Amino acid sequence: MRIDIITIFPDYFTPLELSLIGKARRSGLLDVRLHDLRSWTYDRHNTVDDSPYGGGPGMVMKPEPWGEALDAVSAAVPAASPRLILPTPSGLPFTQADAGRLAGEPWLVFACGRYEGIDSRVAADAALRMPVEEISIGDYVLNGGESATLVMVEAISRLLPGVLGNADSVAQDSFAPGLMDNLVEGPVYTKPPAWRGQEVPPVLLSGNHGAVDRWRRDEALRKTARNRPELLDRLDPERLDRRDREV
Ligand code: 6GU
Repeated sequence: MRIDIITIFPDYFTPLELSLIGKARRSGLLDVRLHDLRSWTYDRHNTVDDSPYGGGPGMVMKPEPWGEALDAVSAAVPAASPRLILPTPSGLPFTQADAGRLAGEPWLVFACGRYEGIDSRVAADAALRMPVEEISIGDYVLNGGESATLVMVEAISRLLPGVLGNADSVAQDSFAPGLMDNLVEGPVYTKPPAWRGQEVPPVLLSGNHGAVDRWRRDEALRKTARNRPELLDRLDPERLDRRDREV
């Protein structure tokens, strides 16, 4: 998969050199390319922002550098066009399902806005040539799309075949389609079996895999009820068994 990121802060993305994503890049599973938006400015101050029409606080990103940047980056592969992701707090909520869907795309471009956002004509113009999605990572406001892009790139790239050591771990994650759809994971334990007066739940030491699976599902249901009660209404009734309803 190829991912291009356009930003005024390319240094923000050095974490993508680390750990599993860094390894995936070095092995060629993931091709991440960073672009400095200011390389498409031509004035002496490399200006990317201006005051908002209609007045109000803050600054808005000018359309011209963005138009040129998106033209250049999206033309990098002849006969292909990327899916453009615009991180913004006003976008559609990003979910694990979106991460899985976007992991199936060959080429994504992330356009990181700063200030009060990018002139709205940029998204409308890009949509004439490529699919465009405005996406939010949650109900809070960040200073720009960079940290949201890091979050989405990590959530997406860990789903690419070969990026995680253990393919099973993805299926057991909170929110994973199927077993963990609309559930968060319950507690986890490792050795020693007793620590500071707390014992590991005996079922996990029993060697009874059926009982372990049942216990994990019960704990996931309990933790979801406690921390994310709104998710319980979205559980697929077809997938609930009698034991689930008793938890
Ligand atoms: Cl994607 N961008 C910004 N600036 N703030 C956010 C966000 C994105 N998602 C939640 N808050």
